[in-house]
Amino acid sequence: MTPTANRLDAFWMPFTSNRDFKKKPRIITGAQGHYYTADDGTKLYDTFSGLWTSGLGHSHPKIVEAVQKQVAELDFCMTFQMGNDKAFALAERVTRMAPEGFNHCFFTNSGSESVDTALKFALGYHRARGEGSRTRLIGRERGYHGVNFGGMSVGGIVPNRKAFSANLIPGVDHIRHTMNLDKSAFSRGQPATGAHLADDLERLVALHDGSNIAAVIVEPVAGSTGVLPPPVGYLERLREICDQHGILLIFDEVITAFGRLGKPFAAQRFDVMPDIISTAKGLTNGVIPMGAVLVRDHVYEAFMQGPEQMIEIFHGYTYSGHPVAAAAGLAAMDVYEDENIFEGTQALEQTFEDLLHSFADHPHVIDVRNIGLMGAIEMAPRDGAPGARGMEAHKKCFWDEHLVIRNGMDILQFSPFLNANADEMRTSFEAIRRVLDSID
Ligand code: PXG
Repeated sequence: MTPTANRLDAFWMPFTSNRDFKKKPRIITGAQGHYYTADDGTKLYDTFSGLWTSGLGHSHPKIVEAVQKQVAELDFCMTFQMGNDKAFALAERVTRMAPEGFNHCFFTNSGSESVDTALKFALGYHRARGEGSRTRLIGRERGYHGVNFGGMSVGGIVPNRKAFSANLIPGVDHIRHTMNLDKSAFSRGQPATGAHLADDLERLVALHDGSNIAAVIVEPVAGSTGVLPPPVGYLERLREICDQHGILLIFDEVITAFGRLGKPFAAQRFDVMPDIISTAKGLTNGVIPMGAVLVRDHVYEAFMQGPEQMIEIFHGYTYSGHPVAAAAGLAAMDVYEDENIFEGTQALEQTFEDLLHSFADHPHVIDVRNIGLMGAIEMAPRDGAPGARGMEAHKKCFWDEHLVIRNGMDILQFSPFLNANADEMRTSFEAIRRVLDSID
């Protein structure tokens, strides 16, 4: 085996067709602003902000500086029965940016950990209040909540679940997804119809009795499944049904938090307040892995009972509130605020929407969906080869147009930089059109 082949073989890559990738790898060695650099020196424009992570651009100088300084000053300190200044400061900053009443924040290292933490908080909340019968968790078809056992179980993406079907956590149900190509294809922003799909929650309440249900978890805009904005009135209806039955509502904002919808949180954009919010990605601009779970006061207060010397929740990660990650998060918060990032994002939304919808006439395209700076172009699958067209588009963009795009099967997903340049955005979509024109 050649040293090169050996080098590539050692890394078992996540969510990747390893054998196909390693035949002709796409390897990145640098990133600056809105461009990656490949191992042959080529510069590539990034249409996906990392993996929905890096809205401020790569290697933002203020975040780089904060991380360099922090790692030399305090590299690590446990946060079990001790603390570091940066974690407290970041929790304060994030809760200040959050909707009113979200005054407490628990740190994790990823979106998957945030989701499983949020689910545990929901179960613990009811138990602490003497409603231990509330154990059932409800997710939604096509939802993505990470890959740990809790998140995988409430998730609704079949390939992620099918190999583990017998081992999903018990007591989980799913409401229907909101995708409707017949009625809502090519909607701009929130589809006008579909609020009634939230009533599916009533079906599960009738089946199990509301007193057995702990929480409902949804992405306010489903991301990984190919960008599904909520129909008008849908999230409001979910909130209403949860309130009627004492069920907690969890928004999984791993993608939507920190500006992707032009507001710090999707809860603010839609003006619907959940009880718990899970986040990650944009919290540190993707620079250091970190997630956070935000809870409203009533959730936190439910745990703050019993003898004061007792640990209130037996949950946490070695790296919860890691000082270097927290320093990256603090610098990211500074940039979001000092550079008025969210206003800039709002200003870009229309341009992005128009560019995406210019693909509506393309023969491969069966739907275009968007909201904020989240967008998807769905192509019809080739006969007998689902995913092939999307993957070919991804590879052609990379090799021929020096463009990084993300495809989930035949759906092209876009997550432009929150501070993208409109001309670069336009140029990137011209390149994507050339690619779609060139493939079968
Ligand atoms: N919840 C949501 C809503 C997510 O989007 C996670 C949880 C899990 O986060 P971690 O950090 O554990 O990966 C995510 C992650 C895609 C794609 O192509 C999106 C994610 C992950 C992989 C691919 O859209 N989001």
